Amino acid sequence: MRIGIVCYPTFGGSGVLATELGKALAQKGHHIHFITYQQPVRLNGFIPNIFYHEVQVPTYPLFDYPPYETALASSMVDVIKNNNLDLLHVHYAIPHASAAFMAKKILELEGKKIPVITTLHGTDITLVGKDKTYAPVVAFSINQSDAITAVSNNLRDETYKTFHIEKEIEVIPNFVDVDRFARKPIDAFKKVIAPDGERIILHASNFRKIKRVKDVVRIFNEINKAIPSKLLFIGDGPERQPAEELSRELGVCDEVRFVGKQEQMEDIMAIGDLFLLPSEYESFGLAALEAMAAGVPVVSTNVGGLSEINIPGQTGYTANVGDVATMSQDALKILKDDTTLKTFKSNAAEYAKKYDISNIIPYYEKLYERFV
Ligand code: GMT
Repeated sequence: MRIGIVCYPTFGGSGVLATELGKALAQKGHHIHFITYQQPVRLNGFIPNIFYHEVQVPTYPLFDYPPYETALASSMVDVIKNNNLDLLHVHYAIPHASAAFMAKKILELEGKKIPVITTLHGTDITLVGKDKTYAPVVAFSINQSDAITAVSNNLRDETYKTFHIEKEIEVIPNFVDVDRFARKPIDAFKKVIAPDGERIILHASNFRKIKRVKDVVRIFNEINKAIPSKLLFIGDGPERQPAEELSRELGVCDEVRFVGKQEQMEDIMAIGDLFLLPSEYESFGLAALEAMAAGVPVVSTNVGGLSEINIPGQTGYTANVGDVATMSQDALKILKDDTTLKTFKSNAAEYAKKYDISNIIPYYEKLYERFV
């Protein structure tokens, strides 16, 4: 099949998932055309049947806001026509679903039918999408999609609660390449971070408010009182500085390292002992799944889709949003001795296999086949 994929090219979970999906489909022989405003971060290396089309957004003095959505819809029309695409798969509803609707209508007038599949990822529904500034367009364009998928049962239910959706929303969960993440830790790297064999605690995100990054520091502070440990922050964003300030206030700044946005997540995850994700909401929690695939147990909140992937007492623990005390105690339960930690690690790695890329890609292929 010749498939167009539209996503955010940044480090966010939706872009990561869309890029990994495109790469996996290309490995299976499909022709994949990425239509984005930048090279997606995980789109590295040369894969012969992957094509990249950059959306150009020309500026003009009249535009306080360059019309990206118009440029995107025009690029979609151009790429679909010139490459005779069979299907367009857009990730994250805003503004991709409405741009796809516009492209579909333009092509219809020219006699070309292009099925549009929209995958909902989370904040496109639960935070930004339901804002009344965007809501009517989001609801309309989701309903106009030929198929709608959501990355967890929770996100499907939230979407039905938030909007009047007339179609079935199919759940296709996020996935991870277990083979890629099941790595042996690089000893030299581990030594740099934890020279005296301290436990290594990880957090990876875009450091937005919804991630409650300061709770990560608070939980770590409690862990660190009881167990020699180091905290590694991966990623960057608006809450990075407040987290840094809090780690200074609490006197743990020497144990905390910010390593910024990283591409080789598998090497970092491999040295971890525990992953913290105390978010206010997560439709799924892809970073937590990647940690689990690397054999790292997870202490997270119990919101959104997190309870679907993090099984209390098995792969880690879950607690209410803001309940730093419980999350700290749970972290200590996991980290208290080597035997317990080893059990949680192997449980996490085992459970992640359920979401291995090889199990999930066929669901997308079957979905596409219904329209092509
Ligand atoms: O976490 C973010 O804010 C980024 C956002 C995105 O769309 O890029 O992530 C969402 O999609 C991921 C992939 O499906 C999910 O794993 C994340 O849980 C979800 N984030 C939220 O729901 C806050």
